[in-house]
Amino acid sequence: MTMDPTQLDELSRYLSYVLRHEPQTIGLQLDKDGWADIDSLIAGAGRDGRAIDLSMIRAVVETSPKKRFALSDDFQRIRAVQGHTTSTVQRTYPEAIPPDLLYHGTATRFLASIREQGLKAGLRHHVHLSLDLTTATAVGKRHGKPVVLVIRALRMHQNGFKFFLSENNVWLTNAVPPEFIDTIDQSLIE
Ligand code: HQG
Repeated sequence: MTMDPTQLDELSRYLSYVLRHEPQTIGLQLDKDGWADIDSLIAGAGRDGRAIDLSMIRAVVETSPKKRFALSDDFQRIRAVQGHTTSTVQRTYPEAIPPDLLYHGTATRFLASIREQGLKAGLRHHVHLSLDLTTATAVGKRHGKPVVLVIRALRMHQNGFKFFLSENNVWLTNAVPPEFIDTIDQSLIE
């Protein structure tokens, strides 16, 4: 079956939901590295009223602009690369030295709290940081009126904070204290 962009996007969102957040809603088991058995995923989705098959899953994995999902070499298993909230999953990522600056897109209504507490991972397992302003702006828009924060990532690293790089090139860290956060000139992103 050929899927149009809307169908691909819709299935991608569903896969994010079950592989990052709520696998139990379809009786799916994830291991601590996030892997799920694809036959079980297909069966669980079927019970949930969604007829999907391996070719549809592969189409989503291959076309995902952010490369959100990975398949095992034998195509038996799938996982979300990052962004989990489910406590079953405790993925580890390789540590890496970050570039001088990274960006974090958020909504203006969170600014006061972030200035006070710094960035926290919240429900997810890490704070997610972007390499470029465009991506960070898009992330911020998901939450409301966007604002982009500049993170002095290399300086943080030099001060002993660990950074991790996921397979799809999202930078991750546990928390960002306020002293490493600058607000960007909004005219640059509007
Ligand atoms: C905010 C998407 C108040 C934080 C994106 C964010 C990303 C605080 C929200 C990935 C705070 C959490 C993750 C504090 C942080 N006070 N608010 N102290 N610290 N926040 O969705 O980074 O498309 O969990 O700024 O591309 O928006 O799904 O994180 O606004 O990479 O693949 O709390 O999700 O990837 O929101 O998004 P989220 P995020 P996908």
